[in-house]
Amino acid sequence: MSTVALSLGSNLGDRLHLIRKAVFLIRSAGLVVLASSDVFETSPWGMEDQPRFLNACVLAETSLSPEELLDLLKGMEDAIGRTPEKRWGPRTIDIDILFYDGLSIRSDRLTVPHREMARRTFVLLPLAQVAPEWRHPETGLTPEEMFRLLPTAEAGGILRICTL
Ligand code: A4P
Ligand code: MG
Repeated sequence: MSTVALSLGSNLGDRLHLIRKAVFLIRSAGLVVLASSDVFETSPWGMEDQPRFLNACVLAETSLSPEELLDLLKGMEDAIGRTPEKRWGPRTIDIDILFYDGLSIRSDRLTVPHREMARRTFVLLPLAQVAPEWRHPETGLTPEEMFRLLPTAEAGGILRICTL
């Protein structure tokens, strides 16, 4: 069994419902959810002219390989209704693999840990709730240590909404 962290994001439609639906599908697929973060409302990152996001994160156990997990998550995005969208643009649901145990993976389809993790408050705060002890395999930093290194301007714009 491997331990993985998954990030969930939505800024179109009934965002909370879509995020909870994703967690329901993750459990239904046989992943064992060990912990879930709060849901946060966050300012859009990357492409700023778009609605605010809801973001959350779950820690789960799986026997799937990283590629099998990616295929499963892409299938769930399709099932929930995601259509191809612009890079960093609005989306009904985005499910990314933040980490897979302590592995570093760089293939055509997959970069693990997630390549932008250290620059994103909306990833680091929920991740710190579910995996405070985990360390990035390349930098040795915990989610909270990465958060503390962010410029102050990047660290704001995030509001706790509810539990997942
Ligand atoms: N891929 C590579 N590594 C991974 C990984 N660790 N997990 C590949 C999941 N997928 C990974 O992703 C494109 C391809 O990345 C996948 O087919 C897979 O092979 P995608 O999710 O289909 O496309 P995308 O999400 O539009 O692109 P991208 O660049 O992944 O966008 P991001 O990085 O997910 O950013 N602001 C706030 N506040 N909250 C957000 O949630 N999200 C985005 C999207 C932008 N701004 C945001 C938020
Ligand atoms: Mg993505």
